[in-house]
Amino acid sequence: MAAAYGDPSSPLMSATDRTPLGLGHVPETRILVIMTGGTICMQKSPDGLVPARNFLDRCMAPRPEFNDGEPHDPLEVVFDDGPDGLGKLHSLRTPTSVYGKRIRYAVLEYETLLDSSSIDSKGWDQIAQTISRNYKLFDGFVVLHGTDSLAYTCSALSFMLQNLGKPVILTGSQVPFSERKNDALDNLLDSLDIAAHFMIPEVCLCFNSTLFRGNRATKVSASAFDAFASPNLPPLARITAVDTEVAWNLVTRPTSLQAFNIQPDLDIHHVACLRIFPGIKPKMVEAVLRTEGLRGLVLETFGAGNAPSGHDNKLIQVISDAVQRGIVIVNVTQCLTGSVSPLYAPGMALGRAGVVAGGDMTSEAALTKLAYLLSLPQASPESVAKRMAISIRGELTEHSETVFSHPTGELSSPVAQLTAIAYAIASGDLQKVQDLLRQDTQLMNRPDYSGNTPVHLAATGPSLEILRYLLSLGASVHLRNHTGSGRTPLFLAANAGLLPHVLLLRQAGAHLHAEELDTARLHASQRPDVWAQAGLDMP
Ligand code: ASN
Repeated sequence: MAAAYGDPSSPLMSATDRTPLGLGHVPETRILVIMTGGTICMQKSPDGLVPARNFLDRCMAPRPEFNDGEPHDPLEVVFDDGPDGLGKLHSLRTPTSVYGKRIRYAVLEYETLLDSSSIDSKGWDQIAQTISRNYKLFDGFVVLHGTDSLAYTCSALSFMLQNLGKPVILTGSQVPFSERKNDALDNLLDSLDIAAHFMIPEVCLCFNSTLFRGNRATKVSASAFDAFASPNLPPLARITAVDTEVAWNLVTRPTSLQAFNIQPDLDIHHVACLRIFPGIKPKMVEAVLRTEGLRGLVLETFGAGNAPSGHDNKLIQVISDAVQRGIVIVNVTQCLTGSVSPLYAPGMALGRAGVVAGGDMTSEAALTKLAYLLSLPQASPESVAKRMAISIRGELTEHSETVFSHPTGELSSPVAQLTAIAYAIASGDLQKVQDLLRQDTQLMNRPDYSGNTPVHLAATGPSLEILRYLLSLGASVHLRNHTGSGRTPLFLAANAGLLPHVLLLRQAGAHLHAEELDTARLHASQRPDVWAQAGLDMP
C-alpha cells in the first residue's frame, strides 16, 4: 500500500504534483540562523574580545562548507510584528549533504550583539519571538550565543517554546570563528546539519560533536572545546566523522495536540539561587528569603539533598516560614550527577518543611523552570510546587517512565515494519498501528522511499483515530515528502479534501510550508473551504 503514495496515478497526487523529484533535484531545507553574539562572532579590540557584525559575509560565505557558490534569492524573514516587520535577508546554500539535502539559510543578526554574560529575560523573549514569528517560514532554527550563559538560555527556551514541533539548536564556541584554529566552524556546521536533517523537536545544545538536551546541559569548562556536559542524561546525538548517531529513544516530542506558541516574560527577577555551604548562617538564608518580591528559590544542597541541621534547626524553621508565606523552594544537589532523595534525615526535614525535591535537575533548569511556571497565568505556589517535581520538558528523570518492550523479542526490518504500518493505516486498523509502534516508536517519523511518514499516510487515510493516535505520540506534522518541493501531511489532507483531517492536523500545530503555498493556491479553487481551514490565505 505504501507504494500507492509514490505512484503518479494515485488520486492523492494532483496534476501539478505528478512529478516526484527528478533524479538531479536535491531537496532544500530552510534554516534560520539567529545571531545573538558570543565569542563565535567576536573579534579582538583594544578592550579585549568584542562581538562583531556581518557574520554571514565575514565568516560563512568564504567557506565552501557553508556556500555552494551559486547566487540565491533572498529569503523572507519576519523581523517584528509591526506593519514593516516583513523583510528579506541575503541567503546562502550549502553543498549537498551526505543525507542528500542542501541547506538554504539566512542569518538574522540582532541589533545589539551580546557577550552572553549580559543576557536576561528580555534577550530570551527576543529569541523566542524571532522563532515564533518565523516558525512557518523555516524548517528549523540555529541560535548562535555566547557559552557563558548558554545553559541558562537553553533551559529558559525549552520551557518558553511550548508544543515545539521543529528543531531549535543552540551553539557557540570557545574560540572565535575568525581565528585560524577554532571550534566555531565545527559547532556551527554540526548544528546546521542537525537542524536540517533530523526531526528532533527540542531545544538542544550542540557542542564539540555532541548534541545535548538543552535543559540538561551545564558549562563545565571555561576554556576547553569540550565545554558542556549533560551529567544526568546521555547525549541525544553524537556526531562522528562518518555519521550522526541519534539516541531516538531519548528524544521528546509534543504530545498535547496543540499548536506551537510561546510564553514570554519569565519571572526571572523574582527567583533566586542559593548555594548552601558548611557554616551558612540561618540569618543569611532568611535575608535572601525576605528579599522584596521573591517568589521562588533554588536551594543548592549537599549530596542527596541535605542542609545543615545545627543552630537548633533554625535553618529549617526559616525555610518552613518562607514556604508558609508562599515562596516555592526547590532542592537540587550541588553534585554534578545524581538526584536529591529523602535518604537522610536532613533532606527529609527539608521535604517536611515543604521544600520541593528537584530530582536530578541542573540549577540552570530548576531556576528557569521556576521562573517559567511563576510566569504562567493563574500560577499559585501550590500549582508551581507540584509541577516543579515532575518533568515537563524532559528536564528531570522520572523513574516511573514506561519502557516499551517487544512482545516477541524480535524486531522486524524497518522496511517490513514501514510496509506493515502503511497497510494498517490504509485499512484503518488502529490496533495494529498501536502494536507496531509499541515495538518501535521511531517508526512514527520514518519516511518511506517517497518521503511519506506514517502521518502523511494517515493524513489521507480512512481513520481519523489513527491520525489522532500518531499525533498524540508526538509524530511530527512538519516533515516533508519527496513530491514537488516537499509536501507536508496538511497539504495532502487538504488536497484530498479531508476537512476533519485538516482540522486535526491544524490543532496539532501543522501549517502549510512556505514552499507549498503557490501550488496550494492553484489547487484551492476545488475545495476553498478546506484550504481556508488549512490556513491558506486566499485573495
Ligand atoms: N564570554 C563569552 C560569552 O559567553 C564566552 C564564549 O562565548 N565562549 O559571550
